[in-house]
Amino acid sequence: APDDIDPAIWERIKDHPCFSEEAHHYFARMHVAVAPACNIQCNYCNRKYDCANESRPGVASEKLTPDQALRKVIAVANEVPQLSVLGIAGPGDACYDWKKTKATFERVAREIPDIKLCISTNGLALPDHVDELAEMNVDHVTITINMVDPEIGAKIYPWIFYRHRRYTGIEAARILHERQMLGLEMLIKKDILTKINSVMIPGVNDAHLVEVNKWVRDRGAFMHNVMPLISEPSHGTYYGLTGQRGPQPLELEALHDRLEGGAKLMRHCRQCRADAVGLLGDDRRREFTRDHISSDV
Ligand code: CLF
Ligand code: SF4
Repeated sequence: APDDIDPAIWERIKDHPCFSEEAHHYFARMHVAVAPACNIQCNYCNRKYDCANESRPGVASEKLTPDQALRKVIAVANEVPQLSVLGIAGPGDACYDWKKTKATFERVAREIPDIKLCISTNGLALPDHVDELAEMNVDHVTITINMVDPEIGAKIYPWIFYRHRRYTGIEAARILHERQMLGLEMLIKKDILTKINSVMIPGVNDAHLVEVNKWVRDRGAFMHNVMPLISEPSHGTYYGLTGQRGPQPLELEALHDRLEGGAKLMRHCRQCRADAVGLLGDDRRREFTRDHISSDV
């Protein structure tokens, strides 16, 4: 294990391309887009595309049922020897669209017991499923946390849908914030490695992400991944503010430098799509569309 990493932790991350920078040269992840439904609205989301929690919007993913997802994972596992992780990252929210997420994980774990299961969520529904995640041996979870101050949250999230009701404004952001912190604390109690993704939105939460970093470090997050907002017009718009721009590469770098010394930073994220396949930075998803995968497993 590298000097700065506890050997027991290293065992759990050494073949996870996102949780270990070293691993991303040698190990591949794939996503299956089984979770289209979402329970919040982010101002930067374009629902026609993938969840920007984890994904570069562009073209909508091919949505799969859990059975189709299983066939796809088997096909990829046969072709991509580096495959070590199956992630569910939308295109909506994997914890909200829980039945499909769970069915997919259960089916895949039965057929390929050594694949690591990974999930990305906005956190609102997360506390309801932490026990089941632990039972399914999910050892890697990502929560997208863009604020710890509901006043800032109200500029990012116009509404949430929670316990059969829609909430808006600061009330919505406060509930989301409380659920994200509760989910994080519950995961840490279960000893599940938890990464935090944040979308850097200049003028909205950029300076505030220093505070977010402190909060998540204090609660035991394993890693903090600050990603740039992607705001090209072709990817949709930022609904809250017309003309909202993404950060310049140097602004992102400056923020990363400010965060150095806090929660461990991830610097090799590729902002994957909800149907990504392959090594980070070497996307092979086009080889594995539904048409290319035989149904006789
Ligand atoms: Fe997928 Fe996310 Fe798991 Fe990785 S992606 S669910 S933690 S297996 Fe990785 Fe892609 Fe960055 Fe995500 S590079 S967007 S951090
Ligand atoms: Fe869109 Fe993801 Fe936000 Fe849901 S959590 S609104 S899918 S960006």
